[in-house]
Parts: sequence; C-alpha cells; structure tokens
Amino acid sequence: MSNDRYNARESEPRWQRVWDEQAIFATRNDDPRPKYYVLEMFPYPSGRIHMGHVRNYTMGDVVARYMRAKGYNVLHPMGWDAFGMPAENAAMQNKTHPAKWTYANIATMKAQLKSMGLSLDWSREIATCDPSYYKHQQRMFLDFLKAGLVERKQSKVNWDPVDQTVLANEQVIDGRGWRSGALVEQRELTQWFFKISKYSEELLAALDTLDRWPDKVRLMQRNWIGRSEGLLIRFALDAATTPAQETEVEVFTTRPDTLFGAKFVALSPDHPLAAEAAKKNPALATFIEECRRHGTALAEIETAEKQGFDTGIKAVHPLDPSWTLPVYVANFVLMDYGTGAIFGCPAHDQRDLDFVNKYGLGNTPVVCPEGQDPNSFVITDTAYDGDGRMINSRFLDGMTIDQAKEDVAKRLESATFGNRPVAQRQVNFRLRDWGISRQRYWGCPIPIIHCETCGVVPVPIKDLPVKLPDDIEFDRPGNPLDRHTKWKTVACPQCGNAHARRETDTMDTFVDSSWYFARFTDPWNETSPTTRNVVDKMMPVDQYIGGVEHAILHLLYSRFFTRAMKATGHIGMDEPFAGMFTQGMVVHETYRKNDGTFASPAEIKIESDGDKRRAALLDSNETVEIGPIEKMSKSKRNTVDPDDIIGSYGADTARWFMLSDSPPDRDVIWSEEGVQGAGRFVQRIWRLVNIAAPHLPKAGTVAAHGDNADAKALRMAAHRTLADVSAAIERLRFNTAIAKLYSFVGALAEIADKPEKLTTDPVLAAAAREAFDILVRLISPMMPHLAEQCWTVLGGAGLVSEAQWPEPEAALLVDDTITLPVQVNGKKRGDVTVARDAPNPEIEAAVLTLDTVKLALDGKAPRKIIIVPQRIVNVVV
Ligand code: ANZ
Ligand code: ZN
Repeated sequence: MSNDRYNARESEPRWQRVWDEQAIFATRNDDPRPKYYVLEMFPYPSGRIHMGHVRNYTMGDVVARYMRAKGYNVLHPMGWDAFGMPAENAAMQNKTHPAKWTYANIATMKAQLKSMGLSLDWSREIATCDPSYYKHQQRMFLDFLKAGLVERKQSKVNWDPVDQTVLANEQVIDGRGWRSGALVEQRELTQWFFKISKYSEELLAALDTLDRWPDKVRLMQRNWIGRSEGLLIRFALDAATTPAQETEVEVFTTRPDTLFGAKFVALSPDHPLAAEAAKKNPALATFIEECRRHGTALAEIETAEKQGFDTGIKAVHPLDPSWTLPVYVANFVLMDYGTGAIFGCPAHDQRDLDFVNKYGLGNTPVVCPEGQDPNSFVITDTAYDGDGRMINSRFLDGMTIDQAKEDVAKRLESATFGNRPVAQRQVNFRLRDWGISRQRYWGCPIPIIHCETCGVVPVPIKDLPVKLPDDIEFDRPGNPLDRHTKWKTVACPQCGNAHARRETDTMDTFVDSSWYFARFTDPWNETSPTTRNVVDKMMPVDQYIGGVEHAILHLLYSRFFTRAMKATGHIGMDEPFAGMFTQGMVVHETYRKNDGTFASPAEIKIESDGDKRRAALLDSNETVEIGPIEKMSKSKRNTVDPDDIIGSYGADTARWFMLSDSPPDRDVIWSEEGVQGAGRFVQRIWRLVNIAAPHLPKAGTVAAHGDNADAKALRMAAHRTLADVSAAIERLRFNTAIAKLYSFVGALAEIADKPEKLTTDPVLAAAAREAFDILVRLISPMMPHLAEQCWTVLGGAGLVSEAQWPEPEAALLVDDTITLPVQVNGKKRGDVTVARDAPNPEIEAAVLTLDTVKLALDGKAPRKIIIVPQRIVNVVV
C-alpha cells in the first residue's frame, strides 16, 4: 500500500461522484445555522474555462469548504452570464443558433468545473439567457419604470459601426469599441436608461461602509462617481454681440477663485447658444459639424487637440462689468457635464492653457506657489494647479485658494442679475445614467410595446416573459429582431391596436449580472425574482471574488441594482457584497520561434543546465527564445489548458499550485516546474499517511503528552499549524496557509521516518494520530480529493468534506520554551533553548553544555555568567 502512488485520475472522479450522490453541497434555505454566502463572478460561457477561472474558483472553493467545516450554512452557487455578442458572432460565422452555441459551451465548461472538485450547489445553477431567469429581469424593469428609475430619452450614443450597437461610455476604450476595436461614432438615438445618477451621492457615501473591500476598488468607484463641489455662475452677454433673445450663459466651475485669471468663455458644440450663433455663421456651423463627427467619448476628448471657434459673442465678467471675455465654441467642453459651458483660466488649467496658446489669448497667473516671487511667476506651457496664495486678483490678493473660493461664492450669491442671484453652489457628479438599450438579438428583450395611439406601453406582467424568437437569421449585420416582422408586430395591450410594435432593443448584458447573486438565493421561485424572507436571510454575499477588471462597472451597477430592487420591494438591503476580493492574473513565460511567431507551452520542452534554462520545440528540437512573463492570452499563445493540467496531474495539484506561489491579489506565474513540485507534494502526503496509518491508534483516540517531549513537540506543531492555517484562510492568504502546511508536513515526515517508534510509544502514537487527522482536515479545502482518500486510509468517520474544522488548544499555542543567544566575552557563540520560566542556575547549566562555550572555557570555570532575563546570556571567561 505504502508504495502505491496516489492516482488522482482514478480517485478524483470517484470522490466527485460521492459528493454528488450524497448532495453534500446542496444548501438548504431553512438551515438554522448562521449563513455564509461565498460567490465567485460567474463565467461567460465562451467555450472552455481558462486558468483565470481555475484560480478564481479555487479561491472561492477554499473559503466555502473552510466555512462549511466551521459550521456555517454555506451558499456557494454557480451559473452562467450567458447573453452577449460572442454568441451572435459565432452564429454569423458558423451558422449555429446563439442558444445552441451557448448551451453547448455551458455543457463543456460545467464538466470542466466539475472536474475541479468545486463544492458548488449545482441545484441552483442559472443561465441568464434562460427565459426562467430573464422573465424576472423584465418584471423588475417594469417595476423600476413604475418607480421612476427608468427613463426613455434621446441621447447621443457611442455607436459601434462593426458590432452595430450602442456602447456605454465605459465600453469605449481610447475611442474604440471594447469588443470590436472599431472607431466609435456619435449618433442620436432614443434609448432606455436606468437612473443610476439618482443614487450618486448614496453610492459614494456608502463606499465608506464597505470596509471589507479593497481600497483600490473603492477609490476607483469614488473617481468614477466623481463628485465635485463648485459654483454655477451666470455670465451676462453683451447685447451688441449676441443673437436675439440670448442674454446670458451659465458655467460650472470648481475654481471660482481663479475668476480674475479668466481669458475666455467656451461652449460645448452641442450648446443651444452655439446652435443659435451658428444660424448666422456658416463657418461656425461647419466647425460644430466637424466636432460632432469626432467622438464625445471622454478619452477621445482628453487626447484630441484642443480646437475652438470664436463666436464673436462677448460675455461680461461677473466681478467687473467693464471687462468682457470672448465666447468660443470648443471641442473639449462636454454637453452632458455641468452646464456645457465653462470659463477658461489658462494659467491654472492645462486644457485652457493649450487652448489660449493656440489662439493667442495670453494668460494671467492668479495663484502663486508658496516661496515664489509673485512678480517673476510666469506660466508658459505648463499650467499650475497646486496650492498657493492669490495674486493679480484685486480684493482676493493674499488669500488662500479656499478663502478666495468662499469670498467669490459669497459675493456672487448675493449679487443679482435679472432679479436672480449671479451664482449658486452646486455639487456635480461625473456618473451618468446607465444606457441599457442594445441593438442586439442575444440579450434580454425590453418588455415594452410601442403603440401609435398609446405611445410607450409596458408589457403586462402576466404576459412575461417576452421571449426571444427562435427563428432568426444572422445573414446580415444589425439586429435580427428589428427585421423579424412577425415577432415585432403585436397587439397593443391598452387599445387593442393590432399593429403595435415591440421594442426590439435588448438590455445591456451588465443588467443580467447585476442581480444574479440575489436570484441564487431562490432560483426556484417562478412568480417573483426573489423570495423576500429568503433573500433577506441569505444576502448579502459575504465574500465575493473576481477580477479587478470589474472593479467599476459590474460592481457599481450591482450596487445600484440592489438599491433599485430595494425601492421596488425585491430585497431589503442596499449593499450586495459585504466582502470583496480581487484576485491577480495568471501569467506565463512566452516562447518565440525563429520565425517570430509564438510557441505554446504545450509545444516545447525546457531543459535546465544549472540555472540556465533552454526551451526547445518538442518535435524539431529548434531552440526557442524564452520571452517575458505575460498575462496568459491567445495572441501570445502562452496559455495552458486546465484540462491538460487536470488530466495529467489532477485537480488537487492544479488547485494547490495555483494557491501556493503568490499572494492571491498578485499575479501568479504558472510554470511546469511549479506544477511538478505541487504534484510531488501530493505524493509525499499520500506516502506519509500510508506509512503512518498502520501504526496509529484508532480514530478518535485522545492525544495527551504528559512529559513525553516528542509527543508534546508534535502536538504543538499540529495546533500551531492549525491556528495559523485557519487565520490565513480567513484573511484569504492562501499562500501563507500553504507555506505553513509545507513545514508541518516536514515535521510529520520525521515521525513517519521511524514508524516503529509509534508502536513502542503509545503517547507519541496518539499525538501522531491527532496530527495526521489535523493535517488531512487542513489540506481538505485546497486538495479535497486527496484529503478524502487520506481520510479513508486513516479510518476517519464519514467524509472529510463534512468533517468539522478542529479547534486549536490554547495551551498548545503558547510556546513555553525560549531560545536565548549566548555570548562569550561579548561575541555571539550560539543559542540555548530553555523553559521560559527556567531559574538562572538551570540556564547556566544549559549554557555550560554548549560545545562552543566548553571550547572557550578550555576546562576552566567561567569568571561570571550574566543573564539578562528573556534576552541574552553572556559568559565572561
Ligand atoms: C474654471 C477653472 C479654472 C476650472 C481652473 C478648472 C481650473 P471637475 O473637477 O471634473 O468637476 N468644466 C466644467 N464643465 C465642463 C464641461 N462640460 N466640459 C469640460 N470641462 C468642464 O471639473 C470641473 C472643471 O472642469 C470646471 O472648473 C471647469 O473648468 C471644467 F483653474 O472652471 B473650471
Ligand atoms: Zn394602444
């Protein structure tokens, strides 16, 4: 037995079957124990799982298994984020129906996840593309609509000309569609919006309560919401220069202190005053057209060259009626932020400075950095946005920025123009409402009917779900729903008009993932999205784990959606995720062939000669260059297929290595050598357990040690490891937990080296029994199959997956020995380990047994032994 190798390929599926048959991971909602909800971001069914999934789901599984052993009613579900573009692209390429493609991928990936031995409650599996899921999403859309949280409005949208769909601002990266990479265009469309901006203040403030979220994620959300306090200032327009009826322009500024440095006013190309001015100015109209053609995506505007057009209109300075400023239309002013108009202070704002430098408007610094001479302080190419004192600013001179802001605000609030105050304070948010309309087939239909008589009519709840039609064609780009006359034409539920038209837009797939976590609490409820007493009991998710790429959108949308669900009675809380963890990426070396193309890890072999490593192609032995370590990606071909790893090493080895090598929030370097090391460790544990098992007293034997030093040392090591591993898992420091286990196994190896000692020393044998029982339970969250197999060998009762987590004995955690450095004439010569409360004569006696001390004494008695209690011993010769 002890010579047998552990056969993961045979053992793993067997244990998975046992777990399945006994349904031990099925969670009961009426279980009276405290609940613990652990969730990993559910996958998009793209085809096969990748190593990033393996890492994500292994981490979640360790937490789930640990908390289950700790006595919690653990909810650990899995599902599929199943709507989205790739299914449609595949449909166009392969002439398969998106549903067929999606469900085939789900089947493949589910089998892969099962082979990982994850402790998931598969009875709760959901796919967002299933009508039994999206029906409830449609219901909530209608509830939100009734509650005033949904709005239909004309808006300028980012149009992806390749995917032929609208993109959210967040889906535009450097002016290009996040999936297609195509240059995004601007179009005016009527769209459905979720009014997330209603919650801006709340979403921001509540970030402070999320103390189990990474600081970086909270900061990213804070910036995204982008709260700024400022002033709305009304500038009067000089009548002689202004189109009829226009008398003023209002700007939003966060820097009213810089008003005396103002050089111009600028309008967004979409500002009504710009349109008015363009009526009599064809050149201006052309300029505005030009601006429109370029994107209004934020990134685009920030990088594009600043351009403006002088309208000829003059605006009156609000602090000096004799001072006028030119009014420009400028491409860097957004219509949907603030008021769509600004005043420019070039000395202290880089965009404004770039602008005036181009149009020769000059600049006047009004804030002087501390320690600079105001008379010689000039600005040329770099605006100064730091702290300082006011200069060149009349009555503000000498003030700090904050004092000047306050002074200007007070003055302009109490000044009037046309019977109204010149200025008022205002808080602005960058966060925009969430446009959810997508011109795609493979998404959740928006449950709305357009009737010529009644206008926008909600689909009656009894008619839900609005199902996607199955008979569609993907022979052309664009939205096949729009071309499906039969599906599209429907009777108006209000007036009966037979020629009403269904809304053909579907929802952004981010909607699907904004509430799946709540659905998991009762996916069997056919009449409502949630069951209130259940969802309120099982939510929030106690530990959510996923990639940092979702730090803004998905998490923010989910936080909004939960609030909207609360407002419409579907849940009783605001925050969906009490704890959040963002894991690092899986990275791998790259291999480049002579012809410049990449080779995959599966195609090469590595030979090492000392610390030199050579990579060569398996088939031709051609040397390939070992390139930088990068995120696993298809383009670099540095991916490793989880199936291959699980097939050759087993899931436990993959799980173990994935967790062992770096802190979970950092990148982990996947390497063949590393996996092999983990594989050897699996065999090592197996060998130890098999050597020791026949010599151990039966399971349940109580360990005691009395004055058996070996037994005591072993018990202390076991309980110390138990305490450390538990603490590490609780802090999600899986690599630390694993490091502790490596050294504990080292200690057990010494015992297993002398199995005969276990037979002659029953006290030591009982301690060893306890130690092995602890070991197997400690490895079980990471290597659950191996643990079950070892548990059987050790004669443990039931399944280790259902065993309780042991509690360390407090007395065994205090180390009651102490190691003191020993000096001879002030030079360190060694260490001595004694009982922590050993009296001085005992310490002296121990010191005198040290070889180094004996040597120095050369047979003589020491002159003096100085003991600094608990610190150091010095022998004076
Ligand atoms: C004058 C000024 C002087 C400004 C100065 C800045 C520095 P945040 O903090 O992001 O809210 N701004 C206002 N509305 C704008 C729009 N629609 N498009 C482009 N820029 C706009 O930014 C507020 C500042 O951004 C405002 O303060 C305004 O420029 C500009 F030394 O006003 B400031
Ligand atoms: Zn009607």
